[in-house]
Amino acid sequence: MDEIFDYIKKAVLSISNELKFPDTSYNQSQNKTGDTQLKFDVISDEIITNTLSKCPNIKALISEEKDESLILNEEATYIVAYDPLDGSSLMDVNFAIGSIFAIYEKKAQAKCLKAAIYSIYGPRLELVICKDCVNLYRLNKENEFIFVKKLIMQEKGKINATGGTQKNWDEKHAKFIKGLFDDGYRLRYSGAMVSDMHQILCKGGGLFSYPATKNSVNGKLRAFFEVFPFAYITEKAGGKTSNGLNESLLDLEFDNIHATTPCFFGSKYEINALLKAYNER
Ligand code: AHM
Ligand code: MG
Repeated sequence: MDEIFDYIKKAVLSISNELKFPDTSYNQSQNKTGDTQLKFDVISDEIITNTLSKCPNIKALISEEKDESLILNEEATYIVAYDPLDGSSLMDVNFAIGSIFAIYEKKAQAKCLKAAIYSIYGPRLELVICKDCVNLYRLNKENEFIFVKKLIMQEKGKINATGGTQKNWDEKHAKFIKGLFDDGYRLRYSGAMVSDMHQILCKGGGLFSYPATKNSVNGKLRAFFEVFPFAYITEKAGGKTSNGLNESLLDLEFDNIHATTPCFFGSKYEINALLKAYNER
């Protein structure tokens, strides 16, 4: 597994270098979830595919930007699913964006997750690697990732990062979110999941949500590349996750590699409040 981490470090370093002088125009193509691809989505995808293809321990790659899985080595153990450039629609405004990786053993299902990683391309290049605990690393001048600290979620946070178009929320969700603001939670939402989750993890708590909406009944965020890796990280940091009904996003199973799901990640207090609000009659 550590070997895979090393290849991921190489890939994110290359993407970070490319991002300094990027082409922010759009391609004519769309990915499987219907998003118009930026040229840089495709470039980041190619960088990760080319770099990870050299790693002998990887059985297959599953990318948000590719319709099908790419088989590399049938004999190998690990499947790596990734979102090459999460939040790429914010590239034009120079917000922090990132790459997300999920490492599955033998089968791409949440219960087979063995590690999750994300990078943040912000003023600094940071990397969070989670196997048994959640470790934050930062790039130094020698191009090495140096351990900074362990990320831990407290019992209750102060941040509310709430996604989806509000006019399309259902009443239950709208009431729950208003209740958090009435309790003193502050809105912090950039529109890049990596940055919004990174803030909650670094500040030690809060809620990130992307609910079912009237126009997207299964939510927007993709299970294998976005939801499962962040659910794994949140729970290893001491937080909790849910789809609004269950006790953990990691209990979900999907056949379609591009499946989406409503998702909530947070401190225990906010997820327990969510379950109460969503399941009230
Ligand atoms: P992307 O992977 O195409 O960038 O889309 C995912 C992004 C997430 O980073 C973010 O949480 C969400 O889409 C924002 O969507 P919205 O603008 O609807 O709130
Ligand atoms: Mg994404």
